[in-house]
This record gives sequence, structure tokens and C-alpha cells, in this order.
Amino acid sequence: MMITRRTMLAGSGALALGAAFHTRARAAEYTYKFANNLPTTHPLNIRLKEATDKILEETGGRLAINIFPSGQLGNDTETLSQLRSGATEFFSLSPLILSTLVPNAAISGIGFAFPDYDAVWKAMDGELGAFARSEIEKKGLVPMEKIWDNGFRQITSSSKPITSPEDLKGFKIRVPPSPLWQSMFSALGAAPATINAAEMYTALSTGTVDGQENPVAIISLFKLYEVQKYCAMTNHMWDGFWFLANKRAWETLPEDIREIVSENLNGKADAQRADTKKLNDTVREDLIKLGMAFADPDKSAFRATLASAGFYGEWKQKFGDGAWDILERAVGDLG
Ligand code: X2X
Repeated sequence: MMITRRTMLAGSGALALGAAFHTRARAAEYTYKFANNLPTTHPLNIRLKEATDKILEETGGRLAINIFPSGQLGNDTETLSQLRSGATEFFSLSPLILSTLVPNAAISGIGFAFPDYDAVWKAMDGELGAFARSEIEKKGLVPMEKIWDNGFRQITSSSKPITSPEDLKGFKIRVPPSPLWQSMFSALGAAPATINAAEMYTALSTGTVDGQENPVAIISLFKLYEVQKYCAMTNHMWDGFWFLANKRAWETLPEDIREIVSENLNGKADAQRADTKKLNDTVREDLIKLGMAFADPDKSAFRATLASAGFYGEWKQKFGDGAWDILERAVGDLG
């Protein structure tokens, strides 16, 4: 009998199947959780899944990272506690929400600091990002080098269009849990209420608040168009997601596995940033079709309101001159 590749494969079929089954049934050596507050359709979760698939493959099945999207493990405040205790090994979080643990991490969220994405990535992949990561490390968490994108934030409302800072007077607006967000919308004259992303849709649909602020991609993917009518393109701050690991869980991993993890998570950042920018640039048309009305108000009026309320001076003092200098070296004089 001539032994060809085909007969060999056929002959060893049962064995091969048995071996494959055995490999698949065997649990990974390390099984970690990665929590986030976004639906599976968001570019962050799409690129994160690609990265975790690669990590499983490149570690030869030794590290399985299971993604828990949409706040499945708890809201952001709860998940940050889980990350600190080690109940959750990985978590992606806005620098501003992270500031409840690492105050100076919020510095990238100062209102109207970044004029555009070029300025964002130059700063966050440069000195400002390095500063934030060193502050995060001091609190015992391990940040990945590259921050992923959420986008520039816009203001939506159910009751009336927001076309100037005057329209924000007494306006009940949901903000994520963070002192900087509270301070900024108070300085704009609004009445901010701290509500986690997981409870945002309900708070808007029951009328606990009249509005919220988020990048348009989030407005679309969280289906906020069902409960919000107007959107003001204020670009009032840029927001991203630091990728954070619990320190003990991180240090438990052998060096070669850690390298595979950071290479893949950092390696997908550029693609995720491009996807998110594209979505934020194009989804407005869909939202109009779904019934939302857009306005492009004069952004400088909002910024001037913040300045005259003493917002910049107050936060310069809170962050300290050293940190503020790093921010201004990246974005210019904030006044
Ligand atoms: O909670 C929000 O608004 C969100 C989804 O944008 C953040 O994670 C900061």
C-alpha cells in the first residue's frame, strides 16, 4: 500500500480527534477575567476579542482571558473594587473614573484641553500618558502602555436643544462617577448627577435626568437615541480607556506570557483607535435617521464659561504645577 498524506491522515483520524479533544478539554493554566462597561458591538470589545484570541493561541492555550462586557460583573465603581481585590484580573476604565483611586489620572479629561486627535495621541503616547501611568502604578495597578479610545464627548438632552452655556443652567445631566465630571458640569451651571454607565439608560428613560454626555458612538451603541432627542456637538472633552491589570494577577503570569499579553493589547490599540474615530465620524447620520436633532454650538462660549467659573485655576491647583505643566506642554496654555 502506498502511504500518501491522505491515507495517513485518514488512518490517524481517530487518534488526532482524541488528541484535539484532550487539548480543548484541558483547562488553561491561567483563566482571567477582563471586565468593561461597553456592549460587544463597540470597537473596544471587537478588537479586545481579537487580542484575547491571539493571546490564547500564542500562549499555546496557557492563558485564557474571558471578556465580560456591558458591566456584567458590576458597574464601573464595583468593578474597580474587584480589580483592586483581584476578583477581576483586567478592566478597562476611563481615566476620570479611575481618578476616584488615582486623582491625577483625571488630568487628560480637563475640559477642552485637546483640540483634535493628533494632540490626544501625541500626549497620551507621550509624556502625559507616561505621567498618568506612573501615578496608576503608585496605587498598585498595572496599566498597559497604550490607552484605547472612547472619543470626544457631546451633550444630549430629551427636553430642549443645548445651543449655548445658558441652556445648561440647572440642566439635570448624568455624568459618570468622577469629581472632575461633577466639577466641570457644575462650573457650566448644570445640575450633574453621578450615575454609572450601567444605569444610564434607565435614568434617562425614567426622567431622573434630562440629559447626558458621551461620544456619539456610545449614544448609538447604548441606544440612547430611544430616550434622547437632541445632541449638541460640544467636543467638550476627550475620553479613553486605560487597560488595567490587578498587580498580583499580573505578576503571577510568567514573563513570556506577560509579554504576549502586552504585545497584543498594545498592538491592537491603533486599530481600535481608527475604528472608534470612524464610528464617531459617521454614526451621526444614523442617529439623525433615528430621529435625533443635531446642533453645532460655538464651543468657545462653553470654554469661556468654564474659565470664568474658575474651573482651570481650581484644577491646576488640585493636580499641582508639575502635572499641569506636563498637560500644557502637550496642549498649550490653558489659561
Ligand atoms: O460611562 C460613560 O459615560 C462611558 C461609557 O463613556 C465611560 O465609560 C466613561
